[in-house]
Amino acid sequence: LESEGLAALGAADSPEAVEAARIEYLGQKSGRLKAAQERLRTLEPSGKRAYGQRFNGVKQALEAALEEARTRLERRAVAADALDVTLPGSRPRLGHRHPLTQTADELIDLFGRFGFSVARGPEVEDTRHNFDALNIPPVHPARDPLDNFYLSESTMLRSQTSTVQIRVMEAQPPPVRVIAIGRVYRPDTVDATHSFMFHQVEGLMVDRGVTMADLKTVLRLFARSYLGQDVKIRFRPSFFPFTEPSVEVDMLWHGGDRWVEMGGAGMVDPNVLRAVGYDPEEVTGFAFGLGIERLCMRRHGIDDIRLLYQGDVRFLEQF
Ligand code: FA5
Repeated sequence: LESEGLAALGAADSPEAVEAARIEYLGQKSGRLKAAQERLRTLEPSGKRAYGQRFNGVKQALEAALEEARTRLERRAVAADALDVTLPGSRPRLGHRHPLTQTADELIDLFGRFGFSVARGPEVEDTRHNFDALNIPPVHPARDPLDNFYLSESTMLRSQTSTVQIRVMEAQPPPVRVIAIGRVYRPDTVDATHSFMFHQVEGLMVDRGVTMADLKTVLRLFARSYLGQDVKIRFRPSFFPFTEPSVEVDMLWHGGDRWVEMGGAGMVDPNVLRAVGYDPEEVTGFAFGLGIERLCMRRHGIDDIRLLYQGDVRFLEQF
């Protein structure tokens, strides 16, 4: 019994085999050990002692073998689950930086080299920063509820990053040389060059003796650095309530057959300077606001702004 039991338990190779051997040898109801125990009762007292000792020895040996078989299987299961450090690794699938993020980073880098630092403002703005402080009177078509996302009478999703000009000048005395990059919102009809949410880069430089020539130089240098030495841009006279004189800046589109508006710009209106406590007799400044999507599109030859917002990895991975 002992040698057969030890052999069975020693050879058991699965939890099922161990259990079967346990039942056969150590089972409480009809195990072979149990049968041997019952035989003890039928023996003469003289033989009982020796039989009992032998019985206990066999029982302990089988129980130990059972324990060992269980431990052996458990160890093997753990080993099977364990990390095999010799296997070749699987490469994690990395995401990709969105072309607009790349553009924003490049703008920060480029304007940084021209001495502009980065300023920020909130996307949920009050109408004072979006309109009043920018010299846009209470009754002005730019405030039309159909052209803006109002959240209440006095708050809105900002429609332009020019709001940040005001926040910067309110917070610090001149000289100022900052850019602000961020989202703006307008309920425009969506087409190849218009979205209802887009990004602008705002620039503001205020100091003694800043002129329109400085503005045009900075914008030309920027356009050549970001879009290429051969890019053509043009300035058209325009109007913004917060700049005087004002211009619109166009870039010759890739393909070279049409001009697309890149942004608006001008010399900061004296009324705006006065409203933030600057003295227009002492300092002058220029400001510009450019559409980042269009810059990105011109740079990479993208023809439809909507491609930037569809989240198609096959498109995004090309940049
Ligand atoms: C402005 O927003 C002025 N704040 C710009 C400015 C700043 C003028 C500082 C003077 C001084 P405008 O509405 O033209 O201007 O918009 C500027 C640029 O944003 C446009 O030239 C265009 O490149 C981009 N843009 C305007 N609307 C959209 C739109 N719906 N989708 C994508 N880009 C747009």
